[in-house]
Amino acid sequence: MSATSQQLSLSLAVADQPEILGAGAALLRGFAAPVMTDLLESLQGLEAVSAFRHLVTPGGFTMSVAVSSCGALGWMSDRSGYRYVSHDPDTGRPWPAMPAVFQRLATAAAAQAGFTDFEPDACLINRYVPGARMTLHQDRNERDFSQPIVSVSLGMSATFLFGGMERGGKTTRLPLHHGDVMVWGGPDRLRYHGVLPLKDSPHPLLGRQRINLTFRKAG
Ligand code: MD6
Ligand code: FE
Repeated sequence: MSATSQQLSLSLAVADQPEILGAGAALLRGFAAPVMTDLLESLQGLEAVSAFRHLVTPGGFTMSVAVSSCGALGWMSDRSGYRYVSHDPDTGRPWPAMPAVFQRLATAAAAQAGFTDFEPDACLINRYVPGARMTLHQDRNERDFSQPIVSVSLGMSATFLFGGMERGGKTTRLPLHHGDVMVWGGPDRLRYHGVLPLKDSPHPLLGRQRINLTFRKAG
C-alpha cells in the first residue's frame, strides 16, 4: 500500500467510514468498541457452558483454531463433513443462547453495511493462540447465501487473507484488530478467505489469544 493510500484508509477509519472491500463487503473499524464490556462478559459465560474444542476436518486434520458456538445452530466438523447442529456434541445439550448484545451488534453491523434485518441463528466462536491459523476456505455450509456474514475480532491482532472466488486466486492482506467488524455478503459472500498464523503479541484485555465471532443465518 502506498503512503497516501495508507493515510487515506487511516483517515477513513478515523472518520468512522466503513472500508469498502467489495460490492458486498465492508470493514467497520472499532465498531464493537461501544459494547465491548458487555461482549466480553457474555463471552465468558458462554465458554463456561460450551467449552472451546479442537475439531477434526473431513480430511483428518485437527484444526489449530479451537471452536465453540452459541445460538440455535452451531458449526461442527468431523470425518464425515462440515455441518450445523442444534446440540453441543460435548455436552449433549443445546448450544447456549445467543446473548442479546451479540445479536444486537451483528444486526447493527450488517445494517451499517447495507444488509437490513439480518437475524443470525448461529454464532461460531473461534479462538486462536499464537501460531494458530485458518487455511483459505469458503463459507458454504449455510442454507441461504443471500444473508451476509458478520465477523467480530477480539484480542490479539491478526492478518486476514481476502481472496477471490477461486482458491488459487490473488489475496489481499487485511490487519484485523480488537473491536473491528467485517461484514460480507451479496456478490462477495463466497470469496475465499483465511487467517495467517497468529503472531505472539499479547493483548491488554485478552492476553495471548484472538477470538473471532462469526454470525450467520445458517438454517
Ligand atoms: C477469522 N473468519 O477471522 C475467521 N468467514 O478468524 C472467517 O472464517 C470468516 O471472518 C466468513 C466471513 C468472515 C470471516
Ligand atoms: Fe470463514
